[in-house]
Amino acid sequence: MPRKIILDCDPGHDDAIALLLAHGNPDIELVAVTTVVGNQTLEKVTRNALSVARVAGITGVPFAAGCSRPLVRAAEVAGAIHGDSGLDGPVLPEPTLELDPRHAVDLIIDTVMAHEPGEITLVPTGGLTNIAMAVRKEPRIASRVREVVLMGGAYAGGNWSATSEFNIIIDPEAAHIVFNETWPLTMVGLDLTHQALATPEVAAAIEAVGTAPARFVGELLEFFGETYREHQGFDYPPVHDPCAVAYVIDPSVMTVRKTPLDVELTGTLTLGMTVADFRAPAPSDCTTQVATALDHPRFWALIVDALERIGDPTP
Ligand SMILES: [Ca+2]
Repeated sequence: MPRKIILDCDPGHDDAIALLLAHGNPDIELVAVTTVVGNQTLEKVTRNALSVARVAGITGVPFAAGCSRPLVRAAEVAGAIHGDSGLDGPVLPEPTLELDPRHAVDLIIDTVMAHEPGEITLVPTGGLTNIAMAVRKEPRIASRVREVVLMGGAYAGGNWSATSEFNIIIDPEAAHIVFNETWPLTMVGLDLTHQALATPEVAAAIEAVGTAPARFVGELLEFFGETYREHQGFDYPPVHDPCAVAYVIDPSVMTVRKTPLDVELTGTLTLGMTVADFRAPAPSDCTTQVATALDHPRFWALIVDALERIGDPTP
């Protein structure tokens, strides 16, 4: 049985690749896609999600737009990394899918409540505003969700401040809600995703697929690689978001460690830090774990496999 996921995202170069992986992998059933302000404005990331849906040939999956600003703070976008559109690099096709009329928060709630307990996995790859709002509006989703596997956070150093990762620091209050819920939560943070580098070998393997979606990914990686070189000092770009999807497909693609996790809300230097307590073995009632080590070849093999399966969808 494929695992049913809701992808809550802010495309975003790596979100786009996460969407392609979720669509192309046979062990995942994408049941809904929701968008949230983050890498760019809500309007831009929503349009990007629909453009990627067209590139990937995704039909019959509801896409809904969510929160246009964080719970407490002003919106902060990442134009330096993702460009003015949020998905600079390739030509973005005009969307053909229509947005679901519901707010993303309601689509998340409706989808979780319409499925059996334990059926739906939430995969957030943006700020956690929609997920926090959903569980506050309908607390019963906390016990019905199978697990939350999110891209965000870092236990050993951030990318948007010295200690904090972008998805968490843009809405730390929302992250605090999500990390402190009763659902099992896996944090696929920078500690893991900085190992998911799109090396020249990876780029060559993607190019060799030879389809329009593979060329689209190649162009995304080219732009993302340039901004990561310029602004973050990376030789090759770390492709964060598909790591969370890969964990749902095959947890053995990475090493995880059970550990208490919480989100700093009051630190003067450490706002939005995801604090992991590694001092002792985690208590038996610990619901959180962090990803620590990636099997790089197997991760990228999943991406290439998904692109091969997607092939060349009819535009
Ligand atoms: Ca993202």
